[in-house]
Amino acid sequence: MDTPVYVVRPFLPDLDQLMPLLEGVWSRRTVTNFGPLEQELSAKLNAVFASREVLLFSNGHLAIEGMLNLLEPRGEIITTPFTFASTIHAIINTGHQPVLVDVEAGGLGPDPEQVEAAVTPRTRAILGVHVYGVPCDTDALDAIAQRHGLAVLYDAAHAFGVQHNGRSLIGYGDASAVSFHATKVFNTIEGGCIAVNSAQIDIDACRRYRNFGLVGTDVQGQASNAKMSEMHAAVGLLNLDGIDAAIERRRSLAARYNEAFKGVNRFAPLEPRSPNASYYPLQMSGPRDKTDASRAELIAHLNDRGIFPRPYFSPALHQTTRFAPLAAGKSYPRSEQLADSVLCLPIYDSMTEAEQTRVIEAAVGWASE
Ligand code: T4K
Repeated sequence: MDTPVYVVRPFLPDLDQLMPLLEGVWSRRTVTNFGPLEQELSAKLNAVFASREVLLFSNGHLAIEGMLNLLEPRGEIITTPFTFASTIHAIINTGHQPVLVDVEAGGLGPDPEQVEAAVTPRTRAILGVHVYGVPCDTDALDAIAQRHGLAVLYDAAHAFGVQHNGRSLIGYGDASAVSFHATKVFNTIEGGCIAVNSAQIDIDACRRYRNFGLVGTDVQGQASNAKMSEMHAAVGLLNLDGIDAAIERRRSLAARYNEAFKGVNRFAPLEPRSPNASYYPLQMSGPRDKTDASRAELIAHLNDRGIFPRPYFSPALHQTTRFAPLAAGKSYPRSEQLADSVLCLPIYDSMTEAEQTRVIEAAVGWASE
């Protein structure tokens, strides 16, 4: 059996480079709770995102919760069902109510028209998701938020390295939450951050959420424990040095896939394409009710050859047990169509040409059967 090719492999620094940083951590004996490496990484990322402040978190999920926790009183948060479970869990965990709208035609973010129609006196924020790093319609969402006095927040879990109108996509919205999980373009193994962008955001409240609500010996507000350790920050600092080359490598792999799939008619690269090549989603062709079955065939064909793509995000979240009640009889046809037809092929900076050739030959071979 060939060695497995997974949908992603973590981008990791050389152990030789990591050891000196860990020796420093060991000798200082400050291993967590805002040590010097944590502070250095947050300052560097703040410069990369051109945000007002970056607060590092132990994972991207708690960073989303940290943003939503700022919104008082609790109310409705408008988002989409074509996302990872984290987005909607975070809304519910912080005491808000998710209100689902479909994704926009030809895009992956919330449909602005449906967002505006969903606004009620209880709406607090729009939580857009830049799925695969594809920007939401930031101008339209800002305009709606201004008209109705709402916050615009982004689940920017996939957005590291994306430039939008000449600046980091993570700098958009009142705040954005980013994931630095091992499966992401930039990772700290587990980790994440809130990039605070607007002056409206209470940075101290974000800090308190991350650290038990502590203010000296007092405890204030709903809170969690979401601090990033020094070891995670060390990995992040080293990965940050190599990130531009890693994204370039991903983009060249994506370009090779694009070339290889020209003329294939059973699937095509999804439009719009992932700008940071954080994922390589294909979309199955053919009648709407057949894509799920043809995708299952393609997955089985690839699995038999030791290749493990993933249908991120299928099912759409309103089709899951936990979140089905949110749909209350409504359907989200664009999200459902995406959920029934997308398949993310393996892509990661350390992918070899031989590994990619295996994926291409297997996928094209299946399509020409
Ligand atoms: N919002 C959105 C839109 C998100 O996509 C996510 C996370 C979040 C919020 C929350 O951010 P975090 O709290 O996670 O920071 C993975 C990731 O665990 C998750 O971070 C990610 N989105 C989601 C889309 O994908 P799984 O359950 O698919 O992961 P898993 O363990 O099956 O890994 C996928 C493949 O990656 C494996 O087949 C092999 C490879 N892999 C994975 C790990 C963990 C490795 O080679 N090494 C590894 O250490 O969720």
